[in-house]
Amino acid sequence: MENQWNQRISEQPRHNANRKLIIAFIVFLILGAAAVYGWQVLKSQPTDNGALKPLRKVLNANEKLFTSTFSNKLSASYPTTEAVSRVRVNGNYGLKDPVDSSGWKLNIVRSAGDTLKLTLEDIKKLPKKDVVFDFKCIEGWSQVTHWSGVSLKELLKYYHLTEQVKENYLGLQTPDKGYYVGIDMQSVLHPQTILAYEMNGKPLPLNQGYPLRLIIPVKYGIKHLKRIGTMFFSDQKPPDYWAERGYDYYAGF
Ligand SMILES: Nc1nc2c(c(=O)[nH]1)N[C@H]1C(S)=C(S)[C@@H](COP(=O)(O)O)O[C@H]1N2
Ligand SMILES: [Mo]
Repeated sequence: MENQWNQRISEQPRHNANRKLIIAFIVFLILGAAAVYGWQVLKSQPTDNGALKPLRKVLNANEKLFTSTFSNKLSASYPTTEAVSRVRVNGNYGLKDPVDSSGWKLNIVRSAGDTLKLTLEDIKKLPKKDVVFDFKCIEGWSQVTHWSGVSLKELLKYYHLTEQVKENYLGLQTPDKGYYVGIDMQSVLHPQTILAYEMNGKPLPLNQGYPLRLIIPVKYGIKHLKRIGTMFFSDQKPPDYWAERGYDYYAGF
């Protein structure tokens, strides 16, 4: 009798250990299958503007979080002496045609069929604003650069576009529509967002957006559209060159 008891007591742990091993193995198989299945499901999802739909949803959720918390913060400013003199050139979509500077106008679509046309002289009449900031490209480089132009917010105010800025987005395009971006209105109206006509105190070089480009320090470089032709207001996200190719639409900090 006593022997039997002893035997039982000593067999109990081993029995438990085997059970645990089997359960662990089953859990391992289930999780492994779930991971493979999850990946297949994710891969078979339709895409939304170049990104798989569930991933695009995450980007959009991030955008909501950022617009509600960070968009009004000022980006770090630097003394002009810290700005580099050899500014990198990156991206020339929409810049291939020769630019006719005498015929160039900034087109601001107030509503369908009603477009405000401004010359560079009109724009230069407004107060000049300098922005020196760390320009960040999504490819991974950054440099401190110095731009001058007019506050976009002040320009929109000056031309009484008060109803228009109630829309959710501003769309911008090059004159040939070869490059285009869409930007949330909060970032458009950010105090450091300017329409720049100078770099390092001199007119913009051709490949850097002459005669007028966007400088928007709360966004990555992809949104700083060079050579603006047309701007328009929209409640829906305007087409965006790099978002259509899978990049983040918001592209901000
Ligand atoms: N018209 C136009 N604007 C553009 C681009 C472009 O290809 N075409 N590239 C963008 C990208 S990705 C970056 S990083 C910046 C680079 O500005 P820079 O050439 O003055 O350094 O311009 C942005 N604006
Ligand atoms: Mo970029």
